[in-house]
Amino acid sequence: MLQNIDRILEEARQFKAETWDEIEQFRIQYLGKKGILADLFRNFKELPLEHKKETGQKINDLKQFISEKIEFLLEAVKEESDDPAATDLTLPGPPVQSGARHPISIVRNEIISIFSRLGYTISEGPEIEDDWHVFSSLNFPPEHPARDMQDTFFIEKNPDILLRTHTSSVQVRVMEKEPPPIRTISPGRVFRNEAISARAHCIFHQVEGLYIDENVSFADLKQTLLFFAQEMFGNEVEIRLRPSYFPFTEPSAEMDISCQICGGKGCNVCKYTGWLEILGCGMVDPNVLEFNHIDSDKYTGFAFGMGIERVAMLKYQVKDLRLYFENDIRFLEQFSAAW
Ligand code: 2NL
Repeated sequence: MLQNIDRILEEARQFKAETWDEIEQFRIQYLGKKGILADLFRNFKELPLEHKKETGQKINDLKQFISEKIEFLLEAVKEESDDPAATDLTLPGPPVQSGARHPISIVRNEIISIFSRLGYTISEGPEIEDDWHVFSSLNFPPEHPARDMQDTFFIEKNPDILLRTHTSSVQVRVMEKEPPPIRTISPGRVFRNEAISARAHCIFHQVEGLYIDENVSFADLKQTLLFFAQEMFGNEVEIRLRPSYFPFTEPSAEMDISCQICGGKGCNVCKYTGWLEILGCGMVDPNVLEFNHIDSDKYTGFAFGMGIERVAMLKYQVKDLRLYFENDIRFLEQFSAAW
């Protein structure tokens, strides 16, 4: 019987198959109810006790070998059937997950598009800046709190080198390079030493705008910002300007838009005021023009600055700024990739 088992094992070893049918036949021949293994087990029962241990072991090994061989053969045949010529090409393909643009990118691109239509150029500049381009040339007094370690990230050991806290520095570089008329916006990342919360982050995005020419007036500023608000939020939106203060503009103002949730009637989003703050603006301080070698008797200008996260919050009703930085797919998927 032991020789018989060896012979069966050798035969099984030799077996080759190319199709499911051949493998199935092989399985039935060996492992089927009336197959070779069943026969062996039947004969095994008749054996004298002293032969049972060795023979039983051999039959079990044989059975295991055949089971594994069948699995192996099936796997090989399956791989071959993955051949594209063997698959139905008319079946729909697996679904493709399409990406979406980040809401900050969508809003930034939209702001760029709106001001491009008004003839503004796009300018960019370094994120690591010097004191002159971020503070001094913008009329920040020497003791201004923004110059403090608490508010600004300084590069170690050199208080003259810092991470820009606004993109005005880019516009200062434009004034250095080009004579008026200047009409430019500067989108970019800015850095402030703030504790991260639902309303503040140490890295955020800004778009600033600068328009310098002869006879530029506050009325030009107002109409430009009204156009921007209507393009961004729809023609029904209203704007309101409140007096404010910035070192680099005089007069300065903050702009509100009518609440997009309640249409100005008052709700918990606008804290029952009907208005939402969106940006800061003003007429460029003559000191800033002079620091940058622009004749303030001949030229006037306006400027404005807005946080992209803030505009995107108003547009998409995002309640927590941290969502912009976490890159949770469930958040990001909710924005269309149109822009
Ligand atoms: C805000 C306010 C503002 C400016 C930015 C500016 C730039 C130059 C000259 C004068 Cl080069 N002004 N930028 C003016 C007023 C306000 O930003 O709240 N930003 C988020």
